[in-house]
Amino acid sequence: MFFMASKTPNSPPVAPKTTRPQDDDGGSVVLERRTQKTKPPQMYQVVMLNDDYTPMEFVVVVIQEFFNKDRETATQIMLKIHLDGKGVCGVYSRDVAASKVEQVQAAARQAGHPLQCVSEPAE
Ligand code: TYC
Repeated sequence: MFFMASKTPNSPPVAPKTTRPQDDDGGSVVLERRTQKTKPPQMYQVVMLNDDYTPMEFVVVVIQEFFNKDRETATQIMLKIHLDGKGVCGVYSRDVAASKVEQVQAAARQAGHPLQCVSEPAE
């Protein structure tokens, strides 16, 4: 069976809008403070590892190329890795960090060097 609505449903009574000056909010908007529900995504650091065979110059060029560092910064990072055994080359989202690791390992393999790097959750 089909019924056509003959009139719009009754809406609830609305209080008459006051015009008293003391009730005027002046058009201001009050924003409620809420605790943030979404956490920022986990970031990943790409850590390069030292070895005894990869030439320093190769490591510097890799850091410049894949981690967008200038030569000065790349050299400092390389020396830190050389002295401490490892060092952070950059911090990225998970997928970008994984792709950096792949790119570095592919370049190292192609050049015949044992250079290794890994990605791990940052702090
Ligand atoms: N230890 C290497 C050398 O003396 C240099 C090197 C630095 C290798 C950093 C790897 O991640 C590395 N030739």
